[in-house]
Amino acid sequence: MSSNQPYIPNLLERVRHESSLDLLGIADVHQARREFLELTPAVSEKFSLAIVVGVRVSPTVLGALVDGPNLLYYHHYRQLNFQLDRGAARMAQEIERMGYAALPIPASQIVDWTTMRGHVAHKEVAYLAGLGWRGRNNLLITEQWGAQVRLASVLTNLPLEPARPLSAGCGSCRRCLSACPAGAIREEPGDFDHQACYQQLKEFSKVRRIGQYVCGLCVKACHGPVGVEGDR
Ligand code: B12
Ligand code: SF4
Ligand code: SF4
Repeated sequence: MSSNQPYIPNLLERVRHESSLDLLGIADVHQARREFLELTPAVSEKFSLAIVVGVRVSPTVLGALVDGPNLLYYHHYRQLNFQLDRGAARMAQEIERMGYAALPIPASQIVDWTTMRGHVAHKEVAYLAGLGWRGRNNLLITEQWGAQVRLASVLTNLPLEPARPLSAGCGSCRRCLSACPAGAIREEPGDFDHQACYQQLKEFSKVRRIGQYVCGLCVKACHGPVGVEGDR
């Protein structure tokens, strides 16, 4: 197996490119794996690393949002989830062909509806992989595209070098605060009002003929290049 190691990053990079994904990062998930849902310890403990992939949300589609989600945004959101899921599945397949274990985690699947959690929180994995920071809007913010990225992860035991979290932040930017119709976004990322956001998304899903909990206004407001503790 060791003779394969120099080729591993090339392989991942090739799959990223062929799947038309914009971001790829490696995270150490030793600590985070305690929080994984629906995976028994025997399964979780196989994985000390996660590969996180990301795709940019179209600024043109976001530009067509006015005061909440529309059907075009909903369609785009679904297409990006398919793209991420296909890319993650493809990456897992290639890793398994090399004799290692790999578990693709869905881009957007809720496992526990009471706590509203997926198997793995992609934002946290992306943060651990150094792809961005936790923004005031509670999203993963990248330097290139702000919050305008969607994410998926692949848990693996492939021997790779994980990255470290960035020491960057929103700086003096406050753009998303006034964009949120629910007033859920506060000065401190830790004060984000999950309930207010959820109630707003529930309302949108009924009145906008969408039937899904999407919104997009705090994503539209947060475009890059952003933050890094300076004025914008
Ligand atoms: C359930 C869910 C929701 C629920 C809310 C659940 C929640 N607790 O936030 C609802 C339906 C309300 C929702 C709304 C939205 N969602 Co959502 N959602 C998910 C889903 C499926 C699971 C999230 C989860 O498991 N959370 C678990 C809890 C514990 O984590 P948390 O609350 O996010 O964060 C806590 C800890 O992780 C900790 N933390 C520790 N380290 C870090 C590091 C970072 C960077 C962050 C942010 C937090 C964090 O802080 C929090 C403590 O309370 C994920 C997909 C996935 N599997 O990750 C997408 C996901 C988080 N959603 C996403 C998006 C974009 C949205 C919406 C904009 C809807 C839309 N598409 O239009 C809004 C934004 C709301 C907001 N501003 O936060 C993206 C985020 C992309 C990004 N750039 O960050 C994800 C990753 C989907 C994807 N495939 O890209 N979502
Ligand atoms: S998804 Fe909508 S309601 Fe929720 S925080 Fe973002 S702008 Fe506010
Ligand atoms: S819009 Fe500005 S304040 Fe809000 S999350 Fe993005 S960088 Fe941070």
